Order: sequence, then C-alpha cells, then structure tokens
Amino acid sequence: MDSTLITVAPTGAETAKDTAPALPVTLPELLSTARDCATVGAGLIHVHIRDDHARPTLDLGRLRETVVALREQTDLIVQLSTGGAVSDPESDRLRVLDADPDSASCSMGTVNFGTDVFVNRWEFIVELHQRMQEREIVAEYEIFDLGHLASLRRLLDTYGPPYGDHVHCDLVMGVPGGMPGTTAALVAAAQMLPEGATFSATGVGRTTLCVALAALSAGGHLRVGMEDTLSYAPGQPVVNNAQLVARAAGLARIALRPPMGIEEARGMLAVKDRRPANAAATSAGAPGGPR
Ligand code: KMH
Ligand code: ZN
Repeated sequence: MDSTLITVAPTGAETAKDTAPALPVTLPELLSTARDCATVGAGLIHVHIRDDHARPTLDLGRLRETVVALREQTDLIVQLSTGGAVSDPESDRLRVLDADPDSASCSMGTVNFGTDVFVNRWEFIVELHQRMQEREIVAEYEIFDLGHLASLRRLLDTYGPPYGDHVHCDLVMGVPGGMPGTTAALVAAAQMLPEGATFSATGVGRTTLCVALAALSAGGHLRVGMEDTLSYAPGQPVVNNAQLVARAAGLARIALRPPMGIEEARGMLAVKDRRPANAAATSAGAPGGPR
C-alpha cells in the first residue's frame, strides 16, 4: 500500500509566541514537539528557530545545536529552512547549510507575502541549489506559485538534479500573494511537476484542510504544522503541532495511504544518513557499510 510522508513545520518565522503560546520557540519545546510529532506519524521536520526573545533567527551556533539535538533525540529527517524570515539577508540564508542538515528548503521564486515580499533572486536560487549538491544535502523545492515550477524546470535543466537525484517539492498554498489553496490550483501545480518528482502540499490558514484532502487525492504527501495553521476549526485554536500531525495521519489512513515510516521516507528522498549511531555502525563494518 502506498504511504504518505507527513512533514511537520512546527514554528515558522511569522507568528509571535504571544499570539500562539503553544508555538515551540525554545530548543526544549522544539525537541518535545519533534518527539510527539514523530510518535503520531511525522517523518520530516521543517525547522525555523527563534532567539532568546522568541524572534526568528538564523544564528549558526543555534542552528547547529538544534540539528545535533534533533538527531540525538529523534530519527526524523531534519530539514532547515533557508527561507528564514522575509527580512533575512541572502548571506545568512546560505550559511544555514553550514549547520549540516539532512535537507534544506529552496524557495523557487519571489512572491508577495501578505504585506511583505519574500525575495528569491534567480542567482540566489542557483547558489543555494549548487551548494546543496556539493554538500550532499537533499533539497526540498518550495513552490508558492505556478511560475516557480517553470523556474524549477529551468534550474534542473541547467544545473542538474539535486543531491540524491530525487526531486521533491512542497506546494505552499494560500499565502496572500501566492497561488490559492484550492483543488484546481493543486492539480495545475501537480501537472507541472518534473517527471518522477514527488510533492507535499500545505494550505495556509483556512485552506489547510482543502489542500490536505486535495493532496491526498492527487497522490501527494502532506505538510502540516503551526508555521501554516493556527486554527484547528473555526473558534478552536490549535492545541499543539502533534494535534495537526495526528489529524493528517488520520486523513492519510482514511485515504488508505497511512503515514510513511521514517526509514521509508529517508529512502524516498535519498537522504544521506548523518545520524551518529549509524555512522558508528558503518565504521564498525555493519551490513550496508563500506566493504
Ligand atoms: N518564512 C517565509 C518567509 C522556507 O522555510 O523555506 C519563508 C519560508 C520558506 O518559510
Ligand atoms: Zn518555512
């Protein structure tokens, strides 16, 4: 039976802790969120971190500490956001890769973002893609609009496939300024994916459920979490990220595409195994290690 990769995006860069007290903003909060979400079906965590004042940061020391701790405490695929906050400079966004994540996001174009603009110049996208290829970090291409899929095709045609050769996209739908979170838009995007690519989809705000159901019916995977969704139902704030993952897992089971196990997810995305336990096993000559 086919299964569904569930990505959790627990924090994001846009929501203030005051607005959503359940938002994980400290490392202990993030770790406990990650463990809870893995228990109920998540396979990959898309990480934005905060500073001591709960403001978004791309501080490299904190990012490194976060990656190490998530690897120690979970088997989740650790994906760092290179999108950061709309105000983050390109140099800081590129430096995120120095934290050695399993995967990193690569936003495929500029998009109006509410009253802001999320800028992703072509030269910056190319630089990010090439650095990820060199460092053997799996790219996840963030698609906010249909034109971003045309840019993805151009990127792959000109600069070659990502590390691991598998193309995985995340459709981020319903951002004010991007493609709407509708079934029609999802189908249009799915039709423009490169051959053999997989996709997940997330619908921001009120579009969350429509996008999740459309993604499942179109053979896609799911991204959920408080980065994108703060209301579980009208008048019902999200209790925590695990609640959203559990709901996604339930929908996936109803669709007879149950949550994908983490090892299967690692295989599908062709993630390089950086987990210390596995590195030790490999150097001890464990099966699958170098002969
Ligand atoms: N916070 C947004 C401006 C990503 O993580 O790569 C960008 C974003 C995309 O969230
Ligand atoms: Zn993000």
